[in-house]
Amino acid sequence: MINVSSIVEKALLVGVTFKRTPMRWRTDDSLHELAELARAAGAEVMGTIRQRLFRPTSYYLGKGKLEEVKQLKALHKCSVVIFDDELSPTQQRNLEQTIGEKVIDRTALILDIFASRARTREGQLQVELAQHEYLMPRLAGQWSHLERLGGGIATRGPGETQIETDRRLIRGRIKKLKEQLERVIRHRTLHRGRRRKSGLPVVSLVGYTNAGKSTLFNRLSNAGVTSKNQLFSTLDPITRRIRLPLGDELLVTDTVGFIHKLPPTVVSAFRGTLEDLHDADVLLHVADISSPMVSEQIRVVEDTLDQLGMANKPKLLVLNKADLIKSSAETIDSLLDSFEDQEWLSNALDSNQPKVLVSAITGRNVDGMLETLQRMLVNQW
Ligand SMILES: Nc1nc2c(ncn2[C@@H]2O[C@H](COP(=O)(O)OP(=O)(O)OP(=O)(O)O)[C@@H](O)[C@H]2O)c(=O)[nH]1
Ligand SMILES: [Mg+2]
Repeated sequence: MINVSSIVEKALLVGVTFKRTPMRWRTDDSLHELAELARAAGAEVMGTIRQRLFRPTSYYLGKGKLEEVKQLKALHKCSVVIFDDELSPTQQRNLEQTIGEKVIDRTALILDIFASRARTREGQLQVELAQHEYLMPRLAGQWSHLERLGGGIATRGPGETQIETDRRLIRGRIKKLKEQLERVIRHRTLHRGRRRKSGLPVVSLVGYTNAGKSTLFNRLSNAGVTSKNQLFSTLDPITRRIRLPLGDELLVTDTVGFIHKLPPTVVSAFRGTLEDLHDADVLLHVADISSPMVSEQIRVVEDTLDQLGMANKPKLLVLNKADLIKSSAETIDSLLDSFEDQEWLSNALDSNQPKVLVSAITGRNVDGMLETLQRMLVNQW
């Protein structure tokens, strides 16, 4: 793997709305997030192109729009064009041939960020597995032009080192990675068994990327893990023992965030990490109340947990970044009451779900959160 994050690539973003797909996310909101992802991967966003189409073409876009992409790319001297959906291998190849520049999709971009963040052996193996699974159907020799186009986003990892590799070799590599991953996970599961024997309740922080999970984790544990205003700061899970206000101890885990259109290859490669969530007695679902997309983000997290078979886990919704909300409400309870009446929140969740409003940065109501958590744990434990 080559670390090329010091190279700033100029990127052009493309988002398409298909008339037939039911959309919760507006194309602009999704593109805004794509821009954040591009920045997290070290790119500079030079422009954005959007289109409404009835259905995708073999170029994903319409012919006229494709011309526009070429012109804007040339104008801004972009070295990469990033699409906000997963492209089929044929679409990607057709686009690269026509545009004459590197074309990547949301999945490759996310995998690239993950590749640059993974620090543990398990994290690295998971990312490499996901990259190979992604690469597999796209192998038909199309990586050779990337050699010509040089390094940068989405050429980290298998793409650049295995240009000459055929499907058989990739398949062999996937098999090997799965075996290695299995061994690492087995080893860790032993460790997990020991942890369970410690008899302490386990609480896992989950939530949309950038919601403030690591900031809250640090406030609870003084662990000093990275928290940054950037998508996917955290990749590898970390656990710490903390003490509740009434003196009880528990284990808290911080882990990778979720995102809208999280690719299935990523979810399946990260099964090991995500399965740890099954050990949790309670999930603390951290959401960024200051984001205009908060209800959609809550929904994405709920849906992802559902896919992972954790729909029925006890959950405490932690509405974070309360300090950024302008309100005349004097107490945190009255502020929360004012949210409860609002449609966005009632649409996003079932009204019986326990929720608290906090600021992980200022520490406001974090003790209140812990008291609610303690009550929930008493009911389980
Ligand atoms: N104003 C304010 N900012 C916050 C609060 N909590 C977190 N942040 C900021 O939000 C950004 C993201 O915080 P993180 O803790 O890294 O978020 P995360 O959920 O761990 O994100 P990923 O690991 O990237 O998925 C950082 O810039 C934090 O400083 C809060 O309560 N108030
Ligand atoms: Mg984090």
